[in-house]
Amino acid sequence: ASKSSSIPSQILSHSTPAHMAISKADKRNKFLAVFERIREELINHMKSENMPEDAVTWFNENLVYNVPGGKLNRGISVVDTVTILLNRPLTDDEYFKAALLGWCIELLQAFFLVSDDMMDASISRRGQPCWYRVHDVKGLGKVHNIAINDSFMLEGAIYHLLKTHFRRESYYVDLLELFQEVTYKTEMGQLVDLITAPEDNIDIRKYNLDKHTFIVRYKTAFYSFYLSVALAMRMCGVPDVYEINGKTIEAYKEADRILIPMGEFFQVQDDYLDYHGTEAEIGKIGTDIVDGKCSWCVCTALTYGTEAQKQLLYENYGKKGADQAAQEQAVKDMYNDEQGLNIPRRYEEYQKKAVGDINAMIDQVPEPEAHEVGKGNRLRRDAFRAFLSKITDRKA
Ligand code: GPP
Ligand code: MG
Ligand code: MG
Ligand code: MG
Repeated sequence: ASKSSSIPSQILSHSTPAHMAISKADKRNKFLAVFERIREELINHMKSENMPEDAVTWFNENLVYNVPGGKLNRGISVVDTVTILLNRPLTDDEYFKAALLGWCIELLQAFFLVSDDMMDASISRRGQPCWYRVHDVKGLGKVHNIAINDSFMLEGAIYHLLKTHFRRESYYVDLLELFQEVTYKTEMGQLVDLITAPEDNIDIRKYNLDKHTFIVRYKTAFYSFYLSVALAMRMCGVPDVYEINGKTIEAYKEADRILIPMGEFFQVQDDYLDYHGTEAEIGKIGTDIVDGKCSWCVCTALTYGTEAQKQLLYENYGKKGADQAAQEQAVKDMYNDEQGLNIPRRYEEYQKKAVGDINAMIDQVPEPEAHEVGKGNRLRRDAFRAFLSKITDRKA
């Protein structure tokens, strides 16, 4: 059923005949089943270290509360990319290894989100209170700083799992390097995100779309897009450099070239939904306007707004205090004004252009010849297309 150039039916479930289709829900459930194994493994390891029972229970809750509740796009994309590169269904062992790498990204994401929510003073995440606000422990009060250590432990689990399952693989060091470098870059991005909007001294006059692009590349794009594909490429043995028809391909640079703009697009969606999405839709309450974040929306407003519109932003954006709800609403009303700034229309236009541009970049990736595809160690356009299709038109 599948030509070498088409995405395997395991991945594009919506376009395959019913008898072959793996529904999105099945795919998610299969991936979630691996999380159960990983959770048990981590808990058993803690027990083997003779940790007290309350500590084991605490860590288990940390894992269950913070790791599996998201869309799982990043994690499932490792499995999908490996399947596309190998161009055939995975063996059980291959599936487990790819899914484990996927869960390591979800652990990284959980580490970032638990701490990001403290730094952003957020209220809710994935339809539940942020972890640092969960006060099921007597006497700790509403905001508990143990969440800082909890986030570290989510990160620590990544390296424990990698060691347990990949230590003997030739690409073990490549995996370690990828996680460490991508984490460091994300932290650099978070630094710029935070000092651009310091809690006590918001100055939106210095915001612009270039500054926004810089921040989101670092704080989001590396770990949300590049990491999934690069891990899958390492697992499949894609070398740093190879040739197609005499042309030298630097495979990881090529992946970076496409996935970083894809990550920018994704964070613009996140910024837009922060103000435009409801809590029911996005599972969190947006804080960007009150926090005074250098969001795509405010950068767009500052770029295209009139003097009066900018003045309204200076007076109402990034303000905490008695009037904050009214000030936030004034900014939202101005964003929504169909006769004025009309951020929803500008966002539609941005999305169309971004998807077109990214597809054009994907079309430039040199495809391996048919006989090379089966080896699995060559980059393929479908890997990028499958990832892009996951985020196009997203509402959450
Ligand atoms: C998303 O920013 C960026 C991250 C979650 C990376 C955090 C990095 C750390 C090193 C902690 P965001 O604040 O816009 O995300 P959200 O809207 O989901 O809170
Ligand atoms: Mg943040
Ligand atoms: Mg945040
Ligand atoms: Mg956000």
